[in-house]
Amino acid sequence: MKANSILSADSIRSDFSAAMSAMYRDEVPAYGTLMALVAKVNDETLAADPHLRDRLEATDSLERISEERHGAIRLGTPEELSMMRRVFAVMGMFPVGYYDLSTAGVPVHSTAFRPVGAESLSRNPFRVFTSLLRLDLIADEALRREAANVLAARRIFTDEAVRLVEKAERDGGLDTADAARFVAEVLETFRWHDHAIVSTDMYKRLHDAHRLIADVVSFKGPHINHLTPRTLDIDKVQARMPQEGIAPKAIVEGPPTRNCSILLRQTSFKALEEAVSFIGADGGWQEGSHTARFGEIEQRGVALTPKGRALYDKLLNDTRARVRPAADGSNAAEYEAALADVFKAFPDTWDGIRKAGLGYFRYALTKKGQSVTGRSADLETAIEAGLIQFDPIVYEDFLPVSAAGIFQSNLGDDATQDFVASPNQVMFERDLGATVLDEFAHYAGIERASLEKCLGIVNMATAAE
Ligand code: OOG
Ligand code: NI
Repeated sequence: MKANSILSADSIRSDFSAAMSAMYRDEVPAYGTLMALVAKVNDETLAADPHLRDRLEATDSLERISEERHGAIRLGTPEELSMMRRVFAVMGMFPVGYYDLSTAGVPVHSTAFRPVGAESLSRNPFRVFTSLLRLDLIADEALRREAANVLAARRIFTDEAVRLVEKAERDGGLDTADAARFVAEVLETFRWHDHAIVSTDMYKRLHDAHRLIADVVSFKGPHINHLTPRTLDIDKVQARMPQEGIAPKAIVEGPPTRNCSILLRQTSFKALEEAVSFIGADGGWQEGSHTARFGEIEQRGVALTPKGRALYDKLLNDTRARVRPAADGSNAAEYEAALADVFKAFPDTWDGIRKAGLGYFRYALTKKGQSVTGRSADLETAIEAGLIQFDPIVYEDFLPVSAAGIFQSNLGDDATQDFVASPNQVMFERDLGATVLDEFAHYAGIERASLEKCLGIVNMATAAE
């Protein structure tokens, strides 16, 4: 195959993200309503703050934000996970980070498949939070075996999808026609199925063990369970959801409202109860229902260093020790007030965050810096002299406590269950067939590379300390 006939992985990811969004809008109309609301609020937010547009252009383009979304799936077996890794690789998406959700009462561990380089992210940052069910955390051994048997028998990828992945691996990519086929075939894996592959009785038993187990084991494939657009003002979207006929979850997960956004804030609307047919005792179909699919929105801020993340985790814990948010929303205002109060301890200017070593920033020479000849003694002097500027690096990943809150609000308010915390990244990576990228090392690398470009005018020996 000629090299120039290969379509870029970024293009395939863009096409796939658009196809997935169209499919989900058809299947879950409330997602379309939410998309429209987010677009409206983003426009209003930009119109109200003339500087915001420039600031956004400096960090990540506006074009990117309106196209931006993430989704989530839950897989059943190591084979499914490793094949999914190969599928995503064709789209330029790689596993970043390890998330242990067992601590939060959800029997899964996860990674996020996403583009990694700056250019790929700006082209289309589509991500998929991908969880693997941990049957090892289920106490009932007989049920565990039964579930494993059902999972072993299903095939979540079409033959054609597998063939195209193998072809892409062999040829270093896909041409335009194959890429279009690949997108259509892989979309099948994410589709909703209204006919289960288990009986009503088995569904009940799986559901009693944990709702999430029923969601993974009962179906032909790992239906996409939500798609999340990115908003510039999550508080506004949350407040307006009810007017659009959408009931939001009780609280926004993550940090409070701030001048300088950090990490990630997320909220969702509750999962819908949908009609599903189960295998009946007589071999026919039996009517029932299943609750899994929902909608979510998110607002992204600066990526934090390990020191910043430790402070974030501590402040979140302190808040929750003061007010534990009730699932029914009855103490939401109290929780928000406590969150805002406790987070006063986290600096809220970009320079404050940077100087305290809490966040990652991208450095660049200013116009003045580009024309200067002498060397500044150190980075801070060069910044003060207006020779070097810095912009926050956007957080591209997820937060385990938030993810657990999202899982829980969609598993029913009674779903809290205790598992012994048992992170097992080694097992996860073995099942995945690859190691996951360390997110902190990755952000640090971006920061370092940007600093190196400023080396000409700064004595880095002092700057890098
Ligand atoms: C995934 C929940 C996590 C997020 O945005 O934190 C997530 C799931 O419910 O499968 O998507
Ligand atoms: Ni999500």
